[in-house]
Amino acid sequence: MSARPYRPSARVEAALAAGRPVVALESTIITHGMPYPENVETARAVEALVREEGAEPATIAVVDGSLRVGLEDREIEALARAAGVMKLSRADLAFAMATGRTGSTTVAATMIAAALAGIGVFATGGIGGVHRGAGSSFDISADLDELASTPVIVVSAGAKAILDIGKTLEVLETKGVPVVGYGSSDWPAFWSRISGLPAPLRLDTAGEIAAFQHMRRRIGLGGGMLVGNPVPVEDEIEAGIVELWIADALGDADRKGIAGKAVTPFLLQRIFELSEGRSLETNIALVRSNARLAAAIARALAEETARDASEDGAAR
Ligand code: PSU
Ligand code: MN
Repeated sequence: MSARPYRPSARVEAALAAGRPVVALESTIITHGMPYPENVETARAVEALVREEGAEPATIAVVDGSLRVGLEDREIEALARAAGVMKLSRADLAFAMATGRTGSTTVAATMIAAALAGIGVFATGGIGGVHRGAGSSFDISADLDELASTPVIVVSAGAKAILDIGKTLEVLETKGVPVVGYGSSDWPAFWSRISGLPAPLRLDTAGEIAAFQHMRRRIGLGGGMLVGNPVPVEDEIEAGIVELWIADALGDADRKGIAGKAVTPFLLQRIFELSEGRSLETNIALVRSNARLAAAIARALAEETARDASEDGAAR
């Protein structure tokens, strides 16, 4: 039976078998995106929110080589406290599995696992993208390629403002990834509601987002979709203030020679310090808001699937 290369939790397995809505959640935000104990508190709060909204949460990670789709509460706690956890993307997800390591999944790796398990929507904070200075560093997140090839809707608050948002949108356009502003014609910038760039597409309801992805499947388009859900107004930090912290953090990263996978976690930690915790409060608020929207999209996707099944039945 267990030829599957991943292990769903009992709850996730039951939900998927019954066609009930499921929302995937990443774990790099737990291990590399937030300090303890806020990381575990947020992970728990987000799972509870998804359940309140009528969907089953599936937090994804590799634990001792096992690709887990849905973690138990004590496993989330252990991951949140652990040091030296690998940060896994497309390149090293299978490495951790083959060598029995423990690793958290980035947006890219979480999408791969979600698609394997048959989960169509995933909530995160911000995706990785084209870093500022990518012209010389070549630092472009594998998240962008994953969005192009793996059929999962990713609900975010945009690309993190530490990135070059304009170049990130250009790459997504080149790769044919739909980029949808939720209820907004402005593309958001993670901690702020407005990046100064327009959202390439706009939809105002979860049902429309599900119908859009469904139509992409019907015409044979693979790949995912990026939804940008602006952080709630009351939690937003004005872009001008964030920009000052980012400039400082980037200068520090440069002086210390931070490169590769370490860049994003370093910048988030530095901005947390420079903002005296304010960036973290906003990060938590936007993840919660994204989880709520992802649950609504999961419900709409489940309805689409049920409708398809009954139409197929009627056609026969
Ligand atoms: N969003 C957050 N905090 C994070 C991340 C996203 O609020 O830590 C993680 C995601 O897992 C994303 C990763 O996929 O950062 C991007 O890393 P990189 O730039 O190295 O590809
Ligand atoms: Mn990178």
